[in-house]
Amino acid sequence: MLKIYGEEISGNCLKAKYVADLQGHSYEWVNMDILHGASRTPEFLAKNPQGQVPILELADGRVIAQSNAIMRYLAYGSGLIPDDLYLEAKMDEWLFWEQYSHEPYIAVNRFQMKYLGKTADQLEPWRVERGNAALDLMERELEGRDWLVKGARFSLADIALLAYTQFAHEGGFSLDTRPNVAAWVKRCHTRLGIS
Ligand SMILES: N[C@@H](CCC(=O)N[C@@H](CS)C(=O)NCC(=O)O)C(=O)O
Repeated sequence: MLKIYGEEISGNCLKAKYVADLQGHSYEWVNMDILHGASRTPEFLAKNPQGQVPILELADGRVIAQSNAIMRYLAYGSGLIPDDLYLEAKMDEWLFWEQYSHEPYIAVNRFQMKYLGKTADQLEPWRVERGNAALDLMERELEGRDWLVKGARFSLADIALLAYTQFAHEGGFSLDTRPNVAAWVKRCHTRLGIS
């Protein structure tokens, strides 16, 4: 059976859970107390030398790290990955963008406020600025369309970006002035059957 090692406070781990659930995979969820070093033990480092969750462990013991790689594995051959090569590459654009230009600002600020107890004025201003720029870009891109990949249906791009955008308020960001993003978050929740 598949095993997902993760922690539900982590949007990166939720990506793996959302896709596994949507695809109807049977899997065991192995809960990892990452706030207390569970991903840094010698046993876990033997599975993933990167020392981070999520990881997906296949039935034969092989391991895949990195949330977006895990999503791609779990969604292989499904409608969550566009079957048109150009659209698939556009989906990948969003996955890479999420890891470099969204998650390091939205997720990190959320972590600092929600789990380290910082207040909004203790956040690094450049990180706040870049997080706002990421949300503004999404707001513009979602104008007049339902899903992030233009010309495609709901895809892994939406799940990857939902992961932390849905918690942006916990990092001091607001969706009140970003109606396209707020409506898209609701659409994603409906599509995933979560609230
Ligand atoms: N790029 C990685 C990031 C993984 C990551 O940052 N994991 C965090 C939780 S969101 C973690 O394991 N933190 C615990 C640690 O670093 O010790 C991915 O997308 O999977």
